[in-house]
Amino acid sequence: MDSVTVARKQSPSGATEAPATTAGDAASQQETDGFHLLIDALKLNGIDTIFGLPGIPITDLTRKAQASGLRVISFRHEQNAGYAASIAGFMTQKPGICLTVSAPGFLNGLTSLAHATTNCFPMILISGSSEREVVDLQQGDYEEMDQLAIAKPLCKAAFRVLHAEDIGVGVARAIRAAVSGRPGGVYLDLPAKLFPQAMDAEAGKQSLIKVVDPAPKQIPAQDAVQRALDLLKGAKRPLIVLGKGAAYAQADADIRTLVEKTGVPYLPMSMAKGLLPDTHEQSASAARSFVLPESDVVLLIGARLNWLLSHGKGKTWGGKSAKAWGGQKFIQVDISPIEADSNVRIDAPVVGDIGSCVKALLAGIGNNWPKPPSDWLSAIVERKSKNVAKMAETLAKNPSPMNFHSALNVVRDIVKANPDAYLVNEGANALDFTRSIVDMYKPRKRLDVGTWGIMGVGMGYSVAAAIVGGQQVIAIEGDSAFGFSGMEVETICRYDLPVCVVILNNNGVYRGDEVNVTGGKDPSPLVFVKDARYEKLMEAFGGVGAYATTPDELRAAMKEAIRSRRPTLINAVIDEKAGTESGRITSLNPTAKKK
Ligand SMILES: Cc1ncc(C[n+]2csc(CCOP(=O)(O)OP(=O)(O)O)c2C)c(N)n1
Ligand SMILES: [Mg+2]
Repeated sequence: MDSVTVARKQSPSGATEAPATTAGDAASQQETDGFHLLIDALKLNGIDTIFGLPGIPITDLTRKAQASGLRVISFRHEQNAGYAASIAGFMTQKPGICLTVSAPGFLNGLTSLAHATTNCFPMILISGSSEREVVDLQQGDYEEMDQLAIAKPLCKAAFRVLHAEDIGVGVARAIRAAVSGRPGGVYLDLPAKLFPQAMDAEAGKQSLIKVVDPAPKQIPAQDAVQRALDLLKGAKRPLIVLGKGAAYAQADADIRTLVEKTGVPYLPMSMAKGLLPDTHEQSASAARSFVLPESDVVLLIGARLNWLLSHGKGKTWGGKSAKAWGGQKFIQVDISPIEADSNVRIDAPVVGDIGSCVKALLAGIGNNWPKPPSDWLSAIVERKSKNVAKMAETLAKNPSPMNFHSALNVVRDIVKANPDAYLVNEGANALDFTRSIVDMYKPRKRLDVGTWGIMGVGMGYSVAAAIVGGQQVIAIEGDSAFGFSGMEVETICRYDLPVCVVILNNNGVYRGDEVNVTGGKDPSPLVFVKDARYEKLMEAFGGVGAYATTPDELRAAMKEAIRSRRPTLINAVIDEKAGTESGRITSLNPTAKKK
């Protein structure tokens, strides 16, 4: 507090003059203001990093925040700062902070706020806003917009602070809303006039709140736990599904113990990969399409039955038609009491924070839990070994030009050798093949497109992972996906971050070989400039660019990037005919019947 307290002198007119320098000046008074109160409130609550983009009315805030010891990471577009904040929230269980200017900056940040909410990542979007009186009368203020109203449906909670003495409460409410219960995005609206508002420094200090127990444990009811265990015990073909909620919970050791003590095969959802090493003998990933329809009791831990799990029904689950129930019984461990029954009946909901729920399940399991029937386990092993052998054969091929498999075989080795590295991943084929080919070994290392399958998270995530996680980042990007945030390679260079971007460049969205059916001069909507030299973008800002047309070249470039820890972009040239439309979710893509 003291470091940011300013001694100001009131002039007879009431205007504030420059800070007083004379000690003992009778008229001088210790004052603080909105800028400093906000910074103090964030620091008091353990926030050490702000991702943002300066401009009216928050320019001075970014300066003062940096001067106060906060890390201020300045981006080229607010959406990328927002994605950085959202993933920082996932990684740390503390709300990631994104700071923007009013109207357009706010709107640019809003997509990431909605993304955070959808993915249950704690994040606070703080935006400056224009004068309330002018906005509310729609008199055409600079960057006029009723931001609070617009943000509300896209986040868990939205607050506006009008008076400096309320900043402490506003920040406390925002933090609680972001991290408690099911985490999500929170909007904090700070009108321009708030920042220079002065108040007595001591009173200001008293107004701040250090949030006690921001994400209180939620202990599951004992009868709910027993109901779940009874169901699991009677299973003939049990399965555990680990979602990114399980990864978020940081209950890694207990989750592993639960899986191992029950002996139940498990499937990690994309961002739960590495919660147990993907090479774990109980992983059923390589037999996913077998275990989902065949299972009879499924224990969902921090995984929702949304589209990513085919809504818990239909052919994926052994149902006879697209909407038919496959007959499984579900146990669902989730923080939200309204998640159960969202898509199919949940026979045993266990509501509480994942850590507490898993502990309670473990206590009930004890040390003599019967292993699942051996015919179930051996059937899975059989499928797995068949699929793994088939994959190994595909990966061993060395086609020219490279395809996704031969390039990702290299990435797979590099990640294995560097298990602490973060793996950021987006694209369609570039995403799906990476997810299935590249094994993860540690929790919360795989950071990807999440619930929406959103493109554009790549460079924002990479910046956050490098800064918050302090480790090497490997970003595997489709060439289209990369384009959404590509300008942030300047940010990566500016902060000199150990980020190695690998673009799996197939000249387009899904593939690069589409043609304009009219024969006209415009290219197909799905293709880009052929043989684009993306690596030069990194070179433009002082980073390392590499062009790789073979697995050997890719391997050498990635090794060097990791050795040097320098910002690196590797343009990996992939056969433009290698991909499929929409990757593995082709079935969700409506196409015209009429040709
Ligand atoms: C914000 C957003 N816009 C558009 C899409 C639709 N979309 C899905 S994947 C994709 C790009 C796929 O191309 P690329 O990244 O090059 O991956 P590839 O399949 O070619 O490897 C697009 C545009 C999306 N998911 N998110
Ligand atoms: Mg592509």
